[in-house]
Amino acid sequence: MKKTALIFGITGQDGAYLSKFLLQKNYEVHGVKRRSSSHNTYRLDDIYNDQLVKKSNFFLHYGDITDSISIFNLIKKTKPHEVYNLAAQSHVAVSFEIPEYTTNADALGTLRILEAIIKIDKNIKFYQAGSSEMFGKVMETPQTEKTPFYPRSPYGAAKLYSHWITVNYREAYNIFACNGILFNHESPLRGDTFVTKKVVKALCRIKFNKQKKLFVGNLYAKRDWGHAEDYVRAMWKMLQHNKPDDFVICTGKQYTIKQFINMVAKQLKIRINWKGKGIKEKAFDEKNNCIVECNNKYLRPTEVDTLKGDFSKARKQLKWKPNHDINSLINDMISYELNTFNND
Ligand code: NAP
Ligand code: G4F
Repeated sequence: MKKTALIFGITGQDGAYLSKFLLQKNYEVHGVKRRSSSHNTYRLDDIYNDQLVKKSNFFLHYGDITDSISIFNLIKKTKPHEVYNLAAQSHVAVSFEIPEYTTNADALGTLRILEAIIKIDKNIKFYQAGSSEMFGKVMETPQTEKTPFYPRSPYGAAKLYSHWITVNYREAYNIFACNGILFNHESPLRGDTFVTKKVVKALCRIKFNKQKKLFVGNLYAKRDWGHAEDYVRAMWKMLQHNKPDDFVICTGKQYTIKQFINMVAKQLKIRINWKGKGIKEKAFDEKNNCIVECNNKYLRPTEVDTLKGDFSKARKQLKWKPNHDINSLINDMISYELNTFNND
């Protein structure tokens, strides 16, 4: 029997990769997009242009996770077997600027979906997009499903509520609800203000004289970066598992922002030389032009200094492992940027 999936957050990075993945598995895919005054479905253009994807299996609906009525109506109307909650105000720095909205969407949004599921059909399987940001000020390294949480931002705290309310509804109502605890994952479709995309895009532009300088914040935070394509496969695998559970999804490797910049520069054959310390640290190219500078405005009131996960449980129980490493991720991101230039 053909399965139906409903994706909240379909217009985001993961929504686009998950849609493609599920369509290739012959799912009927329904997605929830927000009303916007400007075009917000560009990440889905690929699906519309893909000859191999059956358009009759793909539907978009207006809705919002801060609006219980739209959530209830859409679950009732689309009758999904699986609901993926990827919708969120997902920028950690922005969550300090709009904490109340972030909490409404990222915490209460999950509760609204869970409540609709138990009222409409308890057989619907549910995936919650949890985050390694919940580990925050890490209590141990590497982080596993058993590591205690210590969020460091309104975003992390809201995601932590979603984590526990998902566990609670699973136990209280016996529904198939899973938390993915996903570490940073990136791709050519990553939002422009996340550090990897910002670095790749800027260094590509600097290489081809379209931009002079890149401004960043903390160069020494460490992240465990994977590829979104691998991570959406893990989301689906969780919902096909023999029991609902929570899983850490990561690569087990970590790099600083500075190392990431160096790796991107290396692939682009830009030779860079770092000078200075702290907020005054700068990178210069071979002609001694300053191409990377730090700016206080990108620092956060509280930072997550280090994240590095252990995906042993997912490897063992879901038979999941990442196919991309950091270099293939960077290569994919650079190729996309350079193609975009050529099509300009
Ligand atoms: P993203 O690119 O920022 O996408 C977020 C999606 O949520 C977009 O479709 C956005 O719509 C939608 N959205 C935001 N507020 C909404 C609202 N009030 N109602 C309905 N939809 C709303 O994020 P992503 O990187 O794909 O991540 C997907 C999910 O995984 C998020 O929940 C994120 O917090 C979580 N996560 C991400 C990572 C990561 O490294 N990428 C790691 C762990 C967890 P618009 O397009 O209209 O803005
Ligand atoms: O790319 P980021 O903004 O990602 P962050 O904060 O780790 O959050 C992402 O990953 C989480 C999973 O752990 C997700 F849940 C969340 O939704 C999001 O997708 O920043 C990464 C690091 C931070 O330490 C930040 O301080 O890079 C540092 N950084 C340094 N300069 C910068 C910049 N971050 C951004 N966005 N912009 C900078 O210029």
